Amino acid sequence: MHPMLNIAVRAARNAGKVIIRSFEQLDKVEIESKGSNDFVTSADLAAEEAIIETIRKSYPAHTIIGEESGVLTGSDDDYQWIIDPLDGTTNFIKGIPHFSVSIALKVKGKLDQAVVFDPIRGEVFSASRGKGAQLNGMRIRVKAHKELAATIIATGFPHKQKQHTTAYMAMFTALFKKSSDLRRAGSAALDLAYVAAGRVDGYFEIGLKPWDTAAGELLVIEAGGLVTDFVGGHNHTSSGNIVASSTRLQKELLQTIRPHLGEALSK
Ligand code: 2AM
Ligand code: CA
Repeated sequence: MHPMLNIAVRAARNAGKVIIRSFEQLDKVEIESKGSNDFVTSADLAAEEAIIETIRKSYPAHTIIGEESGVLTGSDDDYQWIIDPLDGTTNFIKGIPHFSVSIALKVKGKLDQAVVFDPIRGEVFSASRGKGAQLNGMRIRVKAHKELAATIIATGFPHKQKQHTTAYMAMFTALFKKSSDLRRAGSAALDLAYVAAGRVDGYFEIGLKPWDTAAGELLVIEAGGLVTDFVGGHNHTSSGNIVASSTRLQKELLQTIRPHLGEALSK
């Protein structure tokens, strides 16, 4: 295993321990609102601290960009860790056991290492650039469906950007008619990991942040899939609008949502 991936996995497991401890005593978890339908808990903060501490111990000069801490610029900006200590905070708060820790490393602007860790199931999804993707050490690959018929598509609702509700529902309807079914599980990082593992066949969501998708993107790519924005371009990191699937299915996915995008989502 690449030494930096090894550190990423260690950091994710450390965060996972913090999260599980809090999940077992949910009544003691402090919840604060960051904005409309956006929450942070004492577990998010403690897990992010555990990740930063683990990375800093081995790589004190690297830059770390965290959902809760913002940008912690290091002296070596070629190395950027992008971390989401608890992806699926709403599930966590409600006691729904489906959330993850997401850690990605970019080297000179390119995704290089990735871990998405599900602490409930003990599943480590990992990838190193050019070396494929793994689930608990076993190679995973996206499912190579050619068409939407018989596929399961994962998604998330734009719960923090309800101005997109009408467009989103139109996209949802179009995909629902052509596919077998859709899933809305509540952790974007795990949705992408599940595309990589072939558990779902595709995924789309509006308005995500870089820490929700960085690790999952490398997982999908290394598992042989594609990640784009809603018009097939590569602005998904800035727009936060993301579509992921196999290279064969992506075309039909994009064609199906295209008529419903409007100007605001055509990026
Ligand atoms: P969070 O739990 O870290 O907030 C739910 O749809 C998934 O989307 C979660 O992974 C959630 O991450 C993420 N998410 C973050 N910002 C979002 C946004 N603006 N709109 C929709 N989903 C968002
Ligand atoms: Ca997140």
